[in-house]
Amino acid sequence: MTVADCLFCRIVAGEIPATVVAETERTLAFRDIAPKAPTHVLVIPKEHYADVATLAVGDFALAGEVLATVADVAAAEGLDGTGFRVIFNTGASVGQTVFHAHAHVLGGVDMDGDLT
Ligand code: D5M
Repeated sequence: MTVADCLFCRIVAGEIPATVVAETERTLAFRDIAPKAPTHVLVIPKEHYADVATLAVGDFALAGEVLATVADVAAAEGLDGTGFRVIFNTGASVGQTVFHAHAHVLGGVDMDGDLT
């Protein structure tokens, strides 16, 4: 399903440009427009789910494919040895601003434990 006014659905459709770093049949990875770390990539399912919880219930296999793309991106960015952080903001109260499920893949800087 595509949602017409969803920013990330529009990136999937090619209506809004993005710096794509990886793509599979059902997932897409592109650089965050406002990076919070030297590597900051977003990994999304191409199909619209509002957040990761909805995705996991709606298509568990696709949630796994998103995680596999996260791992591939981390390796391609050279982070598999140094470590990386994966964040799925879920809900406006914790800072989710785009309501299409996405994993933030962050790395390349010492994050040393805060935020758990
Ligand atoms: O994260 C939403 C993220 O989406 C936030 O880090 C900015 C990013 N963003 C917003 N617009 C774009 C475009 N056009 N390209 C790439 N990245 C974008 P959240 O977890 O919802 O706060």
